[in-house]
Amino acid sequence: MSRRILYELVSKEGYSFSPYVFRSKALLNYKGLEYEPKQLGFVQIHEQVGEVNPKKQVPVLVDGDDIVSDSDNIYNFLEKKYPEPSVPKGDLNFKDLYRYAPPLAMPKLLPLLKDEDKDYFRGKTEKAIGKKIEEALQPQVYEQNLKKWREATDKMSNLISDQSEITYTALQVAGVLHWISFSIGEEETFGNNKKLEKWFKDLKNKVKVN
Ligand SMILES: N[C@@H](CCC(=O)N[C@@H](CS)C(=O)NCC(=O)O)C(=O)O
Repeated sequence: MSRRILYELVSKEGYSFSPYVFRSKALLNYKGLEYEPKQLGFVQIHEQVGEVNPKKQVPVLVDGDDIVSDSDNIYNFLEKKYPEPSVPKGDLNFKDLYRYAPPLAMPKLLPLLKDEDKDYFRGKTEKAIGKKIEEALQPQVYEQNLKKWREATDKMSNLISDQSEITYTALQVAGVLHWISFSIGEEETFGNNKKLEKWFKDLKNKVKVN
């Protein structure tokens, strides 16, 4: 078998938390395709990923002679090269979840990262959210962000209804829940939304991503 490698982003404890990498790992596992994870922090991504992706971002999949970057491209590539079991696109609208996630998740992620990644990530976060990290963590600011997140997750749990099919948009939703759960903890991520929590855990079991 030719070599299959997935470049991924990890925390200081080696946990793969990226919402985009989640999609690719879930697809590979679901399709029964083995791979070697190449686990990198942000600084290591900048040093090592340029040779396979000029954008210096993960995920990147190396599959024999094929090199594919960007989670959506990896989805299209895997569906074409390994069509069974197929993962249809689906039609969940996940935009609000991705919109309200960064101000909530990014400030809380900082202490969980490798020490060498922290300066870079602080700059990236403060640019993305337009505030100092300390300001975003002030209780009233944080609560306001959590409130918006709750509204988005409540809407989402109505959309998923009893959907148990593995679709690509379902993986996109689960990816952001995976990222938020790592950053702020599962209890805070789901609040009283037991339906969404159960949906997420069932999906993670099916695609074997912890
Ligand atoms: N559109 C890309 C986004 C990938 C992306 O943003 N990856 C982040 C990790 S979550 C990254 O590699 N960041 C490197 C950096 O910030 O320098 C995809 O869908 O794969």
